[in-house]
Amino acid sequence: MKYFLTFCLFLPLLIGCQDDPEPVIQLLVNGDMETGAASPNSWWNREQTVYSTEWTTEEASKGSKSLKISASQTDPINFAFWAQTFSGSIPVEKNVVLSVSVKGKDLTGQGVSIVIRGDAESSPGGPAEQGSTTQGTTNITGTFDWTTYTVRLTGIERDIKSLTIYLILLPNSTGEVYFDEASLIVE
Ligand SMILES: [Ca+2]
Repeated sequence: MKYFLTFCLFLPLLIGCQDDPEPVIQLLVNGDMETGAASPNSWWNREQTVYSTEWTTEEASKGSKSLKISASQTDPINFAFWAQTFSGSIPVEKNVVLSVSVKGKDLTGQGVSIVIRGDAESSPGGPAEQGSTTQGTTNITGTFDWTTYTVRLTGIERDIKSLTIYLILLPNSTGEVYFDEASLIVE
């Protein structure tokens, strides 16, 4: 009986060893937005006109910090984003999935989108060689608690040298959005 119990205890471990999943390849750093001094490490942003961006402790789905964008009035042209660029070893011919936790407060208009962009240069510039967005397919507006949104870029082309992810408050939008727990995983 004793041996049987021991066998039962270790059986899951043995099965686990035989069936190791593929290691998860994470292309983002500081995905929980917790580290940095004056600004969050590895993240950059653009804010225009009525939009403001902030590394904030107001809300967090993990830890104590998140990335915020807010707009108090509408602007038909401009928008704002937080972004991170990966220019290491590009997983060509594979897919990548951007996943991010989003919280919205009184988001009106076009609202939020998340984007993966591929460039043939080491940083984004000019027209994107490849891209994928939630805009037009996933409506992210209103007031809602932390919700995970994803977007997938399939079949990364051989000339791609960098992947940039954007967390965006679109034109014609007002309200507040918070982003936390971002990941860019190779499939
Ligand atoms: Ca966080």
